[in-house]
Amino acid sequence: NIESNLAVVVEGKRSDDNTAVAPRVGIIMGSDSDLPVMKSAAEILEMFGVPHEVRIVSAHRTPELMFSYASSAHERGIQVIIAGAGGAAHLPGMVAALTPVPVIGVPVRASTLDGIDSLLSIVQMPRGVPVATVAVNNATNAGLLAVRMLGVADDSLLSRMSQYQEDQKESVLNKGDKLEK
Ligand code: RP5
Repeated sequence: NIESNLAVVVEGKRSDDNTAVAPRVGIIMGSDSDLPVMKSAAEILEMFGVPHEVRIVSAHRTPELMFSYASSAHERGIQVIIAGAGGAAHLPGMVAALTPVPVIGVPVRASTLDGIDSLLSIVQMPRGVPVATVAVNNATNAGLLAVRMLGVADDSLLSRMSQYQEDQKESVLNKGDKLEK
């Protein structure tokens, strides 16, 4: 059974009474070596209280698993997929080809070429198969973009996003005030 081969790093969040909550966002990555970068996306979703799952799914090393994960994600209630990969980073594009839900790609900087290889692999998608690509290693923005996507049909998330923006603005203005003193 291919599902039992999923390397689950973090399960979907649990509610207060410890019953499993269906994840709304799937965070996947090509290797556990991507986790130090990709965990920032999970931290953002945690902060906004969005149920999510984190899994290792490789386009090259586990292609059958990638197919199974991507083609069934929407049936499990996944509304956005964040996919991170480095080097020949085919994961986000292949997943986008297999799912109807939005895919956000995170180019992970590998040990060579400074992440340019990952960036170009992910951003240069052909017409018809979109991947929303964030900056190299910027999994934080992938998390924030997922929250904004969900916020379109979730007023509570939308207002939390507005509050986040307000807090960010205040923090920048406060730093400016301190410099002037
Ligand atoms: C990609 O190859 C992964 O996304 C990772 O960024 C890169 C290197 O993987 P490891 O060799 O560290 O497992 O598939």
